[in-house]
Amino acid sequence: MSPGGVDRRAFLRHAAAGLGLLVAAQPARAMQTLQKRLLALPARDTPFITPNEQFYNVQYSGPQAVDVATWALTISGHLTRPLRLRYEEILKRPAIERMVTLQCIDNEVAGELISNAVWKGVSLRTLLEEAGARPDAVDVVFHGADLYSDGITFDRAMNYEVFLAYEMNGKTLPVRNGYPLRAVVPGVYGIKNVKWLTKIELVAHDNLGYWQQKGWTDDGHIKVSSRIDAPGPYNTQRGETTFRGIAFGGYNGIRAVDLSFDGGKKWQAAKLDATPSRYSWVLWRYRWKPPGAGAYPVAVRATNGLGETQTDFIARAFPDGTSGLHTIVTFVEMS
Ligand SMILES: Nc1nc2c(c(=O)[nH]1)N[C@H]1C(S)=C(S)[C@@H](COP(=O)(O)O)O[C@H]1N2
Ligand SMILES: [Mo]
Repeated sequence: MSPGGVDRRAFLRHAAAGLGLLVAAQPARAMQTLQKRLLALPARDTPFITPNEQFYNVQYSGPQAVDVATWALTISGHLTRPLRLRYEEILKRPAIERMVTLQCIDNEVAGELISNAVWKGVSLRTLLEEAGARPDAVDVVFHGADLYSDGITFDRAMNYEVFLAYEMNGKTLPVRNGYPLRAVVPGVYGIKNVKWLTKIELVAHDNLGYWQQKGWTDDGHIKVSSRIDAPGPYNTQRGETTFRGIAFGGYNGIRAVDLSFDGGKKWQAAKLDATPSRYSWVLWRYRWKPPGAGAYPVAVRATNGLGETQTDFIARAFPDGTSGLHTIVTFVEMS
């Protein structure tokens, strides 16, 4: 069990490599051409804001059907004035809107369990102040209608722009993304962005949520990552070509993205698109003039707004998220 899914592209890559072996008995040149054709994967066209229908979707059981006529959010625990808020009451409160990229902790290097949206909702800090949160609270625990729970520290809840969203990209929050209300926590993996919220509980101890009880991280801060979206792996270029992709730094934005075409000896700076939110991924581009024919390993690495550069250490998802550099092979033929 893990909080995410299988990367379809990783599967395709292995399948294509397998097919490559099948033609290994063919004459060298024909074999090479065939292998390249079998291996080549299409580029990804990644929109800056992910349309709701294309947003990645993960939950441990199934999407929950919540009836807002009977639904209410309760805020209780280590505080002096417990709150019970109905849907219309939440909609009437002062709203905040932020662009925040969500990423599943189970996302593979260059995986697709990452998407970007503009969320609208209410400030968690304001609600906790209204509820008379006691200053010695330790954790804020989010409970979902599916009996899922996860928490963040009281400090994060009060100081890191955490909010409860009821709109996604200008539309009512879709059922699979947590209707009627979900937590949006900039800077931490998807696990802590609890959907179908029913209760927020303030506790004076360190609480372990659904995945933490199975050994997953309780901190959950997002590791700096980057991905090459175009050209796809194993494509053949015949002249200048533009590489592009995404980079994500969690809470602190992205300051730089670099590409290497020689196995990490030299790095070239990519151009970054302007990004209105430090909690959002960044789209980058790099125009490459190949020095000659051959097979090139192309690697990408990003640096966040604090100047911390992405690690090349290869980590699997358990217990605190994947790491490693996305590297693809690009073939160059000169005529
Ligand atoms: N109630 C509830 N919230 C949940 C989960 C869940 O299983 N139940 N899964 C979490 C995980 S692991 C992720 S990655 C995100 C995914 O949010 P999305 O489906 O809107 O992309 O929801 C989080 N919130
Ligand atoms: Mo996740």
